[in-house]
Amino acid sequence: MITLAIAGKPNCGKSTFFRAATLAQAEIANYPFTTIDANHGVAYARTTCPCREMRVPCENCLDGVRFVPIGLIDVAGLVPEAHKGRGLGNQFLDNLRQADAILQIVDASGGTDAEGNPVGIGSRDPEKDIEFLQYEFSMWMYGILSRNWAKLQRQAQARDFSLAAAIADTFAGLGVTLEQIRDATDEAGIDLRTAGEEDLIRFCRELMAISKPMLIVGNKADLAPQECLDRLAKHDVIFASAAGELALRMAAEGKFIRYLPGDQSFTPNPEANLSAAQQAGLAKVAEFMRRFDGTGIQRALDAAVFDLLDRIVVFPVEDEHKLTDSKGRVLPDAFLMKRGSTPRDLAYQVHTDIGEGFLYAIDAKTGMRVKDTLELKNGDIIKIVSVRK
Ligand SMILES: Nc1nc2c(ncn2[C@@H]2O[C@H](COP(=O)(O)OP(=O)(O)O)[C@@H](O)[C@H]2O)c(=O)[nH]1
Ligand SMILES: [Mg+2]
Repeated sequence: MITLAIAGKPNCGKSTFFRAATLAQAEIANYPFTTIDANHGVAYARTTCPCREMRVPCENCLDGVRFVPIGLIDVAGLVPEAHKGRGLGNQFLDNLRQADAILQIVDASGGTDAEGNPVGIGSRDPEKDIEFLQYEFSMWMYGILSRNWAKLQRQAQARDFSLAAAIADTFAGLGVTLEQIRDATDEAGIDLRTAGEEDLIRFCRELMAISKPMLIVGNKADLAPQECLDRLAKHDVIFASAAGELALRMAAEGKFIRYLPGDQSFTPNPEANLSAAQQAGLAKVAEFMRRFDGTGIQRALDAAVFDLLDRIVVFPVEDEHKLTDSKGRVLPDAFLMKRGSTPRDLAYQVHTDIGEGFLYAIDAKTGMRVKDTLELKNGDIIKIVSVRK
């Protein structure tokens, strides 16, 4: 499963984001484990279910909106000098290992200092928070590299092993590949054999960006003065209100409103009895959604999955006419695949055996047999024909 980590300094709203994103209405949360442990949960990427276009009855979506499970990790707050072991330090950074991408939360309201202590709204420049996490993370990588540097060089000489391969081994736990090491070397414009401290720091910075793509979320945008919004808008930032999203999801769960995560507005339930305070709270969220086209939480999750990680959604079926599995369930699965994946890749993702026995695939939308080198498209419905079942 694709996993995203929520990272940032204390008090920027990570846990609120996590709670909001993992609180799913029963109809959405068809995934058996919504909470893995306190900090690991299941969130969803939102996509269009092909059932409407294909005119089949479907029980796995809500009004044609399909939610595909992804993993979410609420990482402990990061403080300055974490790479030297301050705060939760290494534990924090180790946590990021498991993530395919990082949602970097910043306090867009400028209401917390570098350590996360509350200060007056607008008194902290939120742009500084962006740089801070990237610095700590890349310096942590540099720390690992510099501690191992002498050993790596010996290894490279003794075993006729390239230095790049030795570095890839060192960072294998982070999911770093040899190709990424080469790309980072090129980007940093350095020669590993003669690299000095500054070169290696630059190299780590590139390696971090390549191996752990990051998306910046400007949270608490509901409190943010215009100046803070303007500063952040210079970067690629998704503005959000995690507190607003949490309020909506709780209200939807209680049937006070009708709202699907990612909708740009919500509809109050005329039969619900809301107190004046609840009404005022929801009115504030509604105003925020008009300004920012929604609360931003689902947009951030979707941007990380579909843009940053470049995934598409593919629907495997066993019956290409009814679009069902062997038990008659319509469009039972939705897989997040890397763009460029082929039917054979899909077969392997369904099951290794099916992949090994792969014969050919049928595109259920056209009814045609497709080449195993075909590049799958977002929303494809595919039947795999395999010698194994
Ligand atoms: N106004 C506003 N407050 C928020 C928002 N998100 C979080 N908060 C508040 O910010 C404080 C810190 O949030 P929390 O999620 O615990 O931050 P964490 O330390 O990063 O996990 C809490 O009082 C939250 O209610 C938001 O989008 N808007
Ligand atoms: Mg927290």
